[in-house]
Amino acid sequence: MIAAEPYLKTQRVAEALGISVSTVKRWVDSGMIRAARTAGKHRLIPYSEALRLAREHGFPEANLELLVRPVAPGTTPARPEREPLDLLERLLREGRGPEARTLIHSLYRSGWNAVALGDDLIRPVMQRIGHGWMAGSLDVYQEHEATGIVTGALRDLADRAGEDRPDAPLAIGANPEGDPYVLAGLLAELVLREMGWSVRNLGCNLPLQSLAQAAVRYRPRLIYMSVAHLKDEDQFVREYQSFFARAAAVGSAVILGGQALGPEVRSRLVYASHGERLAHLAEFARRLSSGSPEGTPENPGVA
Ligand code: B12
Repeated sequence: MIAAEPYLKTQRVAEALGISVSTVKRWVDSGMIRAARTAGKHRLIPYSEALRLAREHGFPEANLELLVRPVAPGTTPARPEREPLDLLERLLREGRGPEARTLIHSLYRSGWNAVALGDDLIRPVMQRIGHGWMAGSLDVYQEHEATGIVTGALRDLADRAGEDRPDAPLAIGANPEGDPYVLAGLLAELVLREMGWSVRNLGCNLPLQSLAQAAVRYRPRLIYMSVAHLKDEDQFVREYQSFFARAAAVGSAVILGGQALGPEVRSRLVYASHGERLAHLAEFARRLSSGSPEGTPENPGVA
């Protein structure tokens, strides 16, 4: 059941867009902004209407985070719960790309870092999209469209994360052959770029033999692998072992993650670290760049 769209008071919209309440009221009265009226004739503005306004007018002072929940003066905002998730799910289900992008970008601008975007917004919202597909309330094309919209928004953020500094530690990453998933890899790239790493995101569906070639050529400090779908587990384990031997030989620390890497298949692999969340990747990268011993291949198990 999709949550009903939140309606906002003119005060809240004015604050979030950085404009005066009287301007908001005037725009409602002129019909420029769609709104409802309470019994007491107060103007109430649909959330997505505020988003549309922000996108179409690009308000420099906008802080759309304020639309999500009231912030009592002087208090540091706790991480908001459902509202951004409900809204992003709605926008993705309806294929409303520009608004979804504005929402993701404005949450990022207002303090949701890459770990929060990945672990607390995009993962749960895409789970809902997956449930919708499984339950038949969503068609495959909508799942593809949703992924495309989120991929575009994240690619933008990763590209804006600035040039790779020549002295920055290097990370490379990919999803293995037969695995078409891109979002977790893109989020991992954004997490590491935010932390000052230079990153070569080699994308999805990459044969591990080729990832090993890249490791030998670039000698990265860190290799991240996301595995969301395993076509043939035994073949993967075989190819992984020869990949890992070559990665270890050039001193790269390998961190694994992804929905398809359950404890059984992991018990057949050697790696420096494994994580269920991007928060684990961030912690591992922090230790590695601070040079703490856990980063070395022969010292596995920093979960
Ligand atoms: C989008 C999607 C697709 C898209 C992928 C598009 C693309 N280019 O990315 C497409 C359409 C290709 C697809 C295909 C399939 N899909 Co699909 N897909 C999904 C969906 C909706 C979202 C996955 C996603 O990207 N999530 C966003 C990312 C960010 O979240 P995440 O993967 O969970 O990653 C988090 C953590 O795992 C972790 N993490 C991930 N990687 C790493 C790496 C490191 C180093 C670390 C530390 C952490 C980490 O951090 C992330 C953030 O918290 C999921 C639903 C779901 N529940 O996730 C179904 C889902 C995964 N798919 C499913 C299935 C069954 C399939 C198909 C087999 C369907 C079919 N019959 O063809 C195929 C298989 C692939 C293929 N061969 O084509 C099932 C899997 C069930 C199962 N357990 O096996 C799911 C769960 C849907 C469902 N509810 O049933 N899918």
